[in-house]
Amino acid sequence: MSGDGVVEVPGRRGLLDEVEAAEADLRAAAEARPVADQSDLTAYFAAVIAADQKVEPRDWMPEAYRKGLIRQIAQHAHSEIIGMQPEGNWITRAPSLKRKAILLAKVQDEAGHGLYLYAAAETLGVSRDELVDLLLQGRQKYSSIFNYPTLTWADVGAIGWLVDGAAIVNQVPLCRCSYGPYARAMIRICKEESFHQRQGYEILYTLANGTPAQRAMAQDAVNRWWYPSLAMFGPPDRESTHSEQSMAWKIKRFSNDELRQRFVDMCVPQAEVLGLSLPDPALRWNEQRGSYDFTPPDFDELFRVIAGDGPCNRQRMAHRRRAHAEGAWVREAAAAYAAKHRSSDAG
Ligand code: FAQ
Repeated sequence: MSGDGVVEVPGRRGLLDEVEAAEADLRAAAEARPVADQSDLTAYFAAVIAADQKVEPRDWMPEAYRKGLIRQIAQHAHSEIIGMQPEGNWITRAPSLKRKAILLAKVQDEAGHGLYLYAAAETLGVSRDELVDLLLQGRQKYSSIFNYPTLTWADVGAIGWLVDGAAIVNQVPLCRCSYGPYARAMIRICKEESFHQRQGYEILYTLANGTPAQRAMAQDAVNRWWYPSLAMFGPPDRESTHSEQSMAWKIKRFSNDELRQRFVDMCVPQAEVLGLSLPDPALRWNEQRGSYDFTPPDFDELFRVIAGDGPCNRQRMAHRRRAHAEGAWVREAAAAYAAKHRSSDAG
């Protein structure tokens, strides 16, 4: 704990430093353009990637690069929006006014992340409406993790610590993604996710140092969220369809397994400070590798959940469809207001 009574998450500062370094490099990359002759578009694109500069919406890009980015950014945006549901479930039952205000702000932040990401995807020539339709028709995915239920208040802490923690480990390298609008969105998102992780950690810290029943509730939540959080990083490298191309284009900077390992190595000391255990008897420090050995998640379960058969898939999609239909009047009113202003500006 720091001097002002704030619970610090061990290792958090290092991740924030990486985000700041990525932000500085992003500015430098923008100033350094252009790298080469633009008469050969394919060669120019390859040179921008090789020089670690940024591809911007105005630039020519291979169709597969554009489509791959739309796939990943849209899936990411949908995850943020669907991801509001498991925690939103606890806003009315938060144990104090302060906890309620913090959770409300956190869930609103996730909506904001969805909007930054839809805006980044729109720079690739698709509209947000199209992407939302694809989600509602089940033709685009969202993260497996949001298909698990939040059974107790401690789950809100476990989501903040583990799910936001995994999100940060995955997303800090995306601040260096070769596509400028995605990289810029990720910098802002990572700064906010860092606060989210800290609020979850602080909830668990309080429960772990509370009554025996509160401590047991915290441990139970960690036991249930650990493996689904490990699965968030995707299939093992040998079964990952997109990693190789994505890494060649510097969209992804590390493989699924590399990031999963980084997450485990980050969580072990954090769990020690919490005084909670991680539910893996095989977890131990490997001196030779300089990392922890651990039991991987059940990837068959991951594929089942991705295919729609997780504990809450149907509930999440039904809720999203209902919320979308109930929000139709807001979209219509906003469009009518914009049209009215356009015609009065033209007059
Ligand atoms: N869930 O070839 P790969 C958050 C799919 S954080 C569902 O390895 P890739 C914050 C994958 O799409 C969560 N599907 O794929 C928050 C592909 O299928 P496709 C969101 C998954 O893209 C916290 C197939 O499996 N974060 O929301 C998953 O190279 C708390 C083969 O996989 C991001 O989206 C999965 N876990 O690597 C919000 C980060 N894993 O598309 C609220 C950006 C894999 O061919 C509350 N995304 N698949 O049909 C990424 O970094 C990557 O897309 C990975 C997957 C690492 C997720």
